[in-house]
Amino acid sequence: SLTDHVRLTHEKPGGVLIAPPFPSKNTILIVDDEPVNIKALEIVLGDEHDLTYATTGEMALEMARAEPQPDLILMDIVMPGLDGFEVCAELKKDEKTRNIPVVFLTAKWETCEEAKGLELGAVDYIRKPFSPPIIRARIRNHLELKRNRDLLENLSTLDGLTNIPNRRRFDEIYVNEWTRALRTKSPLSLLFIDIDHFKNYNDLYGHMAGDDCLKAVARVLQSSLGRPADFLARFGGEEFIILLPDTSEKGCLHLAENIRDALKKLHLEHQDSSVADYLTVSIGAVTCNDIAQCDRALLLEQADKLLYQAKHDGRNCVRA
Ligand code: GH3
Ligand code: MG
Ligand code: MG
Ligand code: MG
Repeated sequence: SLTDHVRLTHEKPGGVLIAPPFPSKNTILIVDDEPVNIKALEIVLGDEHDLTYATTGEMALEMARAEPQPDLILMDIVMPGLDGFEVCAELKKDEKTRNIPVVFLTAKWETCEEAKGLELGAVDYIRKPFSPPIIRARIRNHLELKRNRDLLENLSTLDGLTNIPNRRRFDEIYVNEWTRALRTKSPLSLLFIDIDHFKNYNDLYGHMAGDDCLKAVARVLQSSLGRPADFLARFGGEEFIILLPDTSEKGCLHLAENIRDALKKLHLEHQDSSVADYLTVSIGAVTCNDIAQCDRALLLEQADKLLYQAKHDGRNCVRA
């Protein structure tokens, strides 16, 4: 089903889709400065979940940021160095870690402490001494909520056919990367890619074959990307877009030619194309070297114009 299909893929920041090892248990990061507490929790939760441990707040932050990320963090409050509140605040500040549910498990009994924990964004606050069945049930419920939230996020940001990010996701990432490029004063490139004579392809081979073809092209494009920050999305119909942060005109044209090469190698038969006997694409390529002097919408428009130019110049080519 569609939901299973989405659930089995994880999206990395760059938009790369990877299948998690299967069957996959949830991973819970337990943070406590006292090993004896960790031991106790291992007995309560170890059968049902994969557990990882951190004995300091600093270590917890590091582990929460690293791949694969934990599905939930169960954390003590009183620790030397960074305390649990501080760790939680840091996690919520960071885009990469803000969606990991945090549950406090603490001997702090004060109402104001509990309020503080919840206000910092923790999903739950459990007091010690704890009851094993209650903590098991609470953790299970929070993991279920997290799963549903991830599922919804995938459904709203991934294209259902090709399983790569959709236009909506591109719009978000584009704004983010634009802001970053402005701050870091680095160049930003875009490739606008359109399949040549795709209407003919559908007419000759059927719509189902057309769908398979779109999936194949998406895979080729995805595997052509060189850096984690490179971002591919399905822009619409048979159009794709690639966002290349910190990439010069040279790098961007190089990638465009690699894509044309890869499709030539793949050689998807297309007998009703005026260009070749295999499926080709036309590409518009733009680079903005000084973001402060560029306009976000205009850059996209420019890429679209260059794509049109590539079509006009005979297709299966790149215009910059
Ligand atoms: P050009 O070389 O000028 O780009 O010609 P084209 O035929 O590729 O362009 P046109 O815009 O005329 O047709 C695009 C076609 O893409 C028509 C549409 O049916 C097809 N298409 C768009 N989305 C999908 C899809 O999800 N699946 C399939 N099978 N076809 C699609
Ligand atoms: Mg402690
Ligand atoms: Mg088109
Ligand atoms: Mg087309």
